[in-house]
Amino acid sequence: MHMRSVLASVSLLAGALVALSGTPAQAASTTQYVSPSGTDSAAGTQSAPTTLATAIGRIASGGTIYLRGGTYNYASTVTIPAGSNGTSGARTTLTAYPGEKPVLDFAAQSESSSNRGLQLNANYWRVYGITVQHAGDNGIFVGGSNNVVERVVTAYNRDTGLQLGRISSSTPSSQWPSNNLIVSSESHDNADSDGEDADGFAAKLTTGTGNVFRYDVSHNNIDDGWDLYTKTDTGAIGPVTIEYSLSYTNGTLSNGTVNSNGDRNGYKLGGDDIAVDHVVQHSIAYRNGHHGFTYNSNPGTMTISNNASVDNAQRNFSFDAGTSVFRNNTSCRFAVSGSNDKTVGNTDSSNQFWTGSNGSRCSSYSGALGWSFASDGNLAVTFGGVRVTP
Ligand SMILES: [Ca+2]
Ligand SMILES: [Ca+2]
Ligand SMILES: [Ca+2]
Repeated sequence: MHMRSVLASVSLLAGALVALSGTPAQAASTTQYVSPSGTDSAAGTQSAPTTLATAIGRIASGGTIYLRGGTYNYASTVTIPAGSNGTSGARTTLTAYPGEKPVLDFAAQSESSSNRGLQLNANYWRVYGITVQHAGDNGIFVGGSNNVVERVVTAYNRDTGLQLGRISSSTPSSQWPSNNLIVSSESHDNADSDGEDADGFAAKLTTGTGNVFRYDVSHNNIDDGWDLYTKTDTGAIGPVTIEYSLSYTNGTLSNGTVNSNGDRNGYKLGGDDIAVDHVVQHSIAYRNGHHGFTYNSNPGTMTISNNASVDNAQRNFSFDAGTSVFRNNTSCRFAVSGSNDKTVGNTDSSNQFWTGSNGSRCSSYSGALGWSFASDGNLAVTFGGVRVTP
């Protein structure tokens, strides 16, 4: 090869590299690092971390954004936009840097329905290991589908901690969020100033099919632990699965605050007399301020199996109508008198409901409540130090 053509090739190659790294026509990046001191103009490498908003704009489908530990103070919503999708084989990941604790703090927001914290409108993302707190509305709002939200904490937000719902009022029901998995996550001390709306977790109002909550813990929220409310205005939501989860002391914040406007249920499973066949299994309701598990006017055929409900203020199980199927549920009272369970539907002798006395299985639920996430993400719940698996 002549020198002239070699130089020409080098020149072409250099031109291509400039095109790849130049701005603003920057190629999508497979890895981005973000830190609280990162800047928009930084490359997003480990030694030159960028901002979260910039990383979201740069990340390639299937790529990974690492959030370094520390507190990120935001005054406005961080949005992962619709269309910025991963794929079923390779989700795009937003994750805590291994071993570190990133906290997204939105305390600078005022309380307003337009002031959510992290809004996930894309599909096929995995969000892992972050805390979202003090948002002016929901901490995390999931409007997209096929996402996995794992090992997150949503706390002290001024509406529901983690909520699923349509992206906008013009989103058709065929595009309501579906097939999302919320797993090994905690939501606590969320409270709106009216005390009416802030649940721990909610798939309510405008959600599609296939959404699952697994190994999650909701506690000390001002309204309900879980809320699957549905209303006539917008039509039925899709069936939700809640399993291997724990809901306790909802209706009372950790600082002792109670708001009489709060519904204060552990698991609120309906609304507006609309039938939706949810599945709630292997889950525990403990010392919530109203009912443990309540149909809340859902007349459908829910599967309610292998749950335990202990010392909730009203009924442990409250199902006044419908054709739900109840199997292997346990209801116990030790310190809170409450009312007899009401379980209209398909019941059999595998259940030990409370109608004035404890069944044989209640001895497993008499001690103090404890819980932790195991290394594999499973939720381990203990009473008196002994693990229970309802
Ligand atoms: Ca609100
Ligand atoms: Ca409410
Ligand atoms: Ca609620």
